[in-house]
Amino acid sequence: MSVPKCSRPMSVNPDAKTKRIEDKEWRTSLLWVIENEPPERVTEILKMLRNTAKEKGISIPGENLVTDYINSIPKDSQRDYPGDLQIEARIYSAIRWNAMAMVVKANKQISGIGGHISTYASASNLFEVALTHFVKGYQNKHPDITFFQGHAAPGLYARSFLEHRFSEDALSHFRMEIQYKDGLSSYPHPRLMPDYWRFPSVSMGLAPIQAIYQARLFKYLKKRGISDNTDQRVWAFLGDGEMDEPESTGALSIASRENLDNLTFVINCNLQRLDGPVRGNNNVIQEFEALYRGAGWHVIKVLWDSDWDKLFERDKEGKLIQRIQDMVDGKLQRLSVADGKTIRKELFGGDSNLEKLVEDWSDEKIESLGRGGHDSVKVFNAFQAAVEHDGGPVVVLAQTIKGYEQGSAGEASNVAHKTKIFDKEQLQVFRDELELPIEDDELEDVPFYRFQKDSDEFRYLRKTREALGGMLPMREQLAKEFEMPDPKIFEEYKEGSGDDEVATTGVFVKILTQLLKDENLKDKVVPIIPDESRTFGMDALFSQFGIYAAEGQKYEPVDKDSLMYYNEKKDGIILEEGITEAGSMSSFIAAGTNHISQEKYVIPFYAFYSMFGMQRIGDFVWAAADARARGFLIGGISGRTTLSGEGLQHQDGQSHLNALAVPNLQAYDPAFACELAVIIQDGLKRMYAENEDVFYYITIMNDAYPMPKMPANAERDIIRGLYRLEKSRKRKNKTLKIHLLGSGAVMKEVRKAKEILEDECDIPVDIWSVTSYKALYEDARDTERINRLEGKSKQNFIQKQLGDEGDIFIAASDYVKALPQAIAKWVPGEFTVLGTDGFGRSDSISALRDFFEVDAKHIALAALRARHQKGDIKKSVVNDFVKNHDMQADKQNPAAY
Ligand SMILES: Cc1ncc(C[n+]2csc(CCOP(=O)(O)OP(=O)(O)O)c2C)c(N)n1
Ligand SMILES: [Mg+2]
Repeated sequence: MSVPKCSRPMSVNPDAKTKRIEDKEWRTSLLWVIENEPPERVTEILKMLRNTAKEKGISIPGENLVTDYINSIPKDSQRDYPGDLQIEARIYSAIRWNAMAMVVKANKQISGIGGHISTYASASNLFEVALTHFVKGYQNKHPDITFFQGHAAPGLYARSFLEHRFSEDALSHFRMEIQYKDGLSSYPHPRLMPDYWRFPSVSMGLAPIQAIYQARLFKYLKKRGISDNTDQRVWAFLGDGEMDEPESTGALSIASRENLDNLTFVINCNLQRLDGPVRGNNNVIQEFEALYRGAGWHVIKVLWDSDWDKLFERDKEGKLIQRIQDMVDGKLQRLSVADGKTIRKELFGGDSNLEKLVEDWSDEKIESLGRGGHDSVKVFNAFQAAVEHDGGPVVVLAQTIKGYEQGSAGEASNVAHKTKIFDKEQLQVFRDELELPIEDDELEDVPFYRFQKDSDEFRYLRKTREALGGMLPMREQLAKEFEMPDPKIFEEYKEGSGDDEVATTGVFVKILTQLLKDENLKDKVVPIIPDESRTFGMDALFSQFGIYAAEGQKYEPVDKDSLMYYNEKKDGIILEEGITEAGSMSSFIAAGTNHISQEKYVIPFYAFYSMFGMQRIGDFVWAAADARARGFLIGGISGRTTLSGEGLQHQDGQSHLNALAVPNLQAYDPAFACELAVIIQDGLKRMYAENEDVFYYITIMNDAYPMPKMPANAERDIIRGLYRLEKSRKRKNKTLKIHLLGSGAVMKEVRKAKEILEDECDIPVDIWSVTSYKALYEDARDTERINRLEGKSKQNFIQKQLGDEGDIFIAASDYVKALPQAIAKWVPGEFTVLGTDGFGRSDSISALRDFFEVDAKHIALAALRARHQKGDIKKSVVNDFVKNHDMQADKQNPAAY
């Protein structure tokens, strides 16, 4: 290989002039390529140069990950601002004042009611430039999606107030949702303000990952031919402290791998979180730059306002850049509110070049040097570059000041997050900073300030939003049309399976396949799986429907010749998310709310290992409930004893207990094919045909057994949670009758227990299938409430079903005892509950059921013991049973730890 000769001997160190000439030549060449050739060519050349340097043993520190601590967009590349900066400044000031006033007023009325002022003060320009010039509303064919920093909500309410969407009363009722009809939610909660908020965003870390999967869903729906949403963008306004959450950054590489150029993160880098600096001893923005760039994102930094441009222009030696770069965030935070003299000393002092830069500047001028995130021109240019960027996601890192312009009321102070009260002097300072015409003697009341409807400001607000498709925040339902799938799909399961042994997992997969082929649903159903398809037998869907892959399949799969080969396709239907329950749940929320983003309903079926559902991503489930997401969560291989071998970490005996606390989650633990079919059909009807904002959690099992025929007309009771599955065979000894309540995985044991009791002990048994303890509990709870408040004596559903049936009821489920115990007080008789409290173990299913005391013999024993305690059978009958079945009274307590 021939190496070109250097024109200059290697040992010679070029002087500054030579360096400048060299730099210019390289820059000119690069700019020529950028202007004349496609972006890929630029990347190619840069890579080639980097590789050449590497070949020659030259290491590049930070390898392209971190750039200088200056704005990414140089002044000479800036575009003119498209708006009226003066009007906007007046509008922004009024919004910031009102956002402060609503929190202060609320806390005056109810001490300790809370709220945040300083966060919005830092985010104001970011939100406002976006809402004035970028984010599309509902009248646009494809509305954008925006996740706002949740605790900056007062700023959005204040904007809506200026738009005359909220009254002064409403603004005065911030955080008083119960006392006042027009009370405003503390944070974005679509459940509480359904026409306003679209996504809850205040649980730190959920919004960033949701935004990524939302943007990905848009791409997926487009590739599947379901929607045409090319210009629909996802904006996520996030906090720098929020990036601490693993969920915030855990999915960054998905966004670049999937080329999500419809996604913009805007991180409000006020360098602070709740307690203090985010990275006091380091530099958080540089850290983010490396993190995001390393994950393949395009990074745009907006650090310094326009006043700095002159300084950087004069800073030919790069000394200022170096000086700032050497400062840690704790110092930058302090200097952001320091006086001009201090800044002159600490930022420019000790170096004649730096001192010279500001020698003709007054201290006041130095003090007014601002942060880029508060300069609308800089912010606009960053957003414009972000939306124009092709081929991948963009993050805008905007440096801001927490409590901006609040002076002693928390500006850049470590307690800024908690500021809720301004005294009169602080109000005066803030008013003066904002230049608002509010008289001193009015300040005591912290009055709201609003422009009249015939003002320039109001017209400007209206006009800018009209141009972008209507006011925001706003939540509307766009999807309207829905036809139920062919009812025949569900009918066949009501007939039972004869002698064929079938697992509910298999039934689920079959129903899903049928729905994916159904005329009405085939372009709506979205299967989501986090690397568990084979466990659930869902791999059969791979070859049939394809796995979605943005770039198709670039390789021949190793199993190409098999029937169920790994079939990745650009228009694949299955979202095989890999091992990320958080990502999968984010896909679920995006799909489950598609009816508010597009004109199409999308029906997610998210199937996961039940242990890694409710408890692993419980906060996402809560967010889905708040977001009014619809769809089916399918907990696979559910139950503590249904999964042999896997042991403590896999065996789930609590997910239904966790589900109990989610108000609109319909939780079912079906045992049979007919139940599963009825529940899914009803779910589709309620969520999509009837537009109810509920969602479903259904557990399924891999245990195969013959599926019984559904008792006549049992549909309604299956849905309500309880129906009689089998009547007793024995007719004599009627008074000894026992009622067994079984569900899910241990129903098989319950049926065996019936045989034992009837055949061995001559005790008649009725079996009831409890498909949902949650549904039973909620009905009874609500009936009791009505009876209490209205003085009525209505019967609840449990009482209606079991009221006249008998005196002994034994419940057995594969879940903790607290689940059936939730309905104990309404069961009309002696109620014994068997369940699986305690840590799981790795062993066989039969060993587990014996250990947890939920197998047939323990269920039968519970029945006999209860009957004996009523005085209806002799003790010897029970003792004989224990002996015959080799049961030990001193066995280990499974709940002990
Ligand atoms: C999961 C979670 N943990 C804790 C909180 C409480 N919390 C609310 S705001 C906040 C600090 C946020 O800092 P940052 O993201 O930097 O936002 P800033 O207010 O500085 O803009 C914390 C810890 C929360 N809302 N969610
Ligand atoms: Mg912060």
